[in-house]
Amino acid sequence: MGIEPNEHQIPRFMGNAPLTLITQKPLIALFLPMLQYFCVCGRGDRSRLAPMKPLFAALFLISQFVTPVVHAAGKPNVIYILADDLGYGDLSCYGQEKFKTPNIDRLAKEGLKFTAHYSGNTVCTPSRAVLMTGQHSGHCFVRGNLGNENEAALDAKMTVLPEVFKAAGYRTGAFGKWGLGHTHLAGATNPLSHGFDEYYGWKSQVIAHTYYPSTAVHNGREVPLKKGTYIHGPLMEHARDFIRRSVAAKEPFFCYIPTAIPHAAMHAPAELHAKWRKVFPQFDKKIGRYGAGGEACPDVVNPIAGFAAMMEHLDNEVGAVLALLAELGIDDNTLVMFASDNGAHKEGGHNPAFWNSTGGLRGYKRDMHEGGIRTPMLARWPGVIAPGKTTAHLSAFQDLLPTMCELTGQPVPKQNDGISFLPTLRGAAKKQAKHDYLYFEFCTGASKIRSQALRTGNWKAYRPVGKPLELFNLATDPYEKNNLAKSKPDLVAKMVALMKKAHVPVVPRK
Ligand SMILES: [Ca+2]
Repeated sequence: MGIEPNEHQIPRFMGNAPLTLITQKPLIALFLPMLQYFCVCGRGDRSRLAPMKPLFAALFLISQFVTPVVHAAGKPNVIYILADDLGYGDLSCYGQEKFKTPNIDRLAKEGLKFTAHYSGNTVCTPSRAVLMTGQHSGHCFVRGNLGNENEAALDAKMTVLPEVFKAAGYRTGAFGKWGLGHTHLAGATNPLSHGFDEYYGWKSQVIAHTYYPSTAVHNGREVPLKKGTYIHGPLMEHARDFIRRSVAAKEPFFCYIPTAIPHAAMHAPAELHAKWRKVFPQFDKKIGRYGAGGEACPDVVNPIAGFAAMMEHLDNEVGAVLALLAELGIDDNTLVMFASDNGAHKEGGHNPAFWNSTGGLRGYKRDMHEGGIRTPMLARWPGVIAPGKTTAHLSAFQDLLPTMCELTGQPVPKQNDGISFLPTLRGAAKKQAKHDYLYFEFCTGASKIRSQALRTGNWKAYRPVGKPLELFNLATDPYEKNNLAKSKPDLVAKMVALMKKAHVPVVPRK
């Protein structure tokens, strides 16, 4: 494209190397007077410089080592791709065997794979609220999906994730499903009022059930879509265009891509859907149905094929993003992350049991067993994150905000509950602070508790409302089959106490 590489581009350097704040200016200031002195002196005077030769040689050598680190001080770009209802077993790098996700797998092969990362909650809205605020679900203002999604608007007084990037001088863009209120309303429910410079995507969370909406929202304005447009196409085109424009402007960027894939309905591009119907013709009599708040939401013949086709489409789009980074020469200065907002769903004809979408974990979307809340999490940043590694660092969505604060040098907002996992990304496990525990609660509406979960070390507590707490040892029982509560009363008491400590009642909005 002829676009110059981002001036903040970082060349490859060792993963644990510190990002020093040294700039080139002091070096120039040091060398310039020496150069002037050297030039001004006559030939006969150069002998006076002879005693300084070792000093010049040492400074030259230092400059050779310092220069790459100088570039490393630039601001890295960040791309965060959020899948929707993608289960722990839905990627081939996490064990999926019935289809491949080679492009997403590249993030694992060339980066870091998390095995103990948790979504913010077990459904869309409260999970995204955790991601944006850094508050866990015992503190967050919304802990379930809401009938009136505009009531999920973020608190305008909080500094939320995109605002951290804005404060650090980044361009910010969101492309997809916002999930925290309508996107075309001026004021608190609009992503643009919470730190995003640009937004393209669905008008509302309910309409995001269909991939064939009649309109999209672009920067707060509804724009009509030609009938039959699969919105994920233009959505990703806008995301890539945002990346290109940011690089052309030589500005670091934060690109948030909350795709709705593979959430119901099982809509996929026609060509891919036809391809997968030939692979699984035995499901051609099955019809997938879903609704989208009055918008057209076509039935899907063979939703099994539809799911595989959606996943292939998503994987192709991730591949296109990675290809763009290489084309623009910003591979080494771009952190790409991938996760899902909650576990596998059972809607629109999707059959997570057929696909082993949870990777064997117990439970699905809407419950607090591992299958509802544990998510794949991948992070690729060539030259900084060592390739092909796996980490069992216990982490969750609330950790993204402080991680990005540390990455961009911004103060951590006071509402934050998370712990930066930047040391883990850099391979500095010994410097990584750890959670004593992770707490989760899922509510009907914003605040009526349906179930709770708590993880500390390898111990997992699960408590549906009104029932006794169940206790599992995930080290020996990863699929939560053996409830040890009766044999561990002291541990149960500890878990109950931690749940009580972590839960703060929702404060009603005025
Ligand atoms: Ca979801």
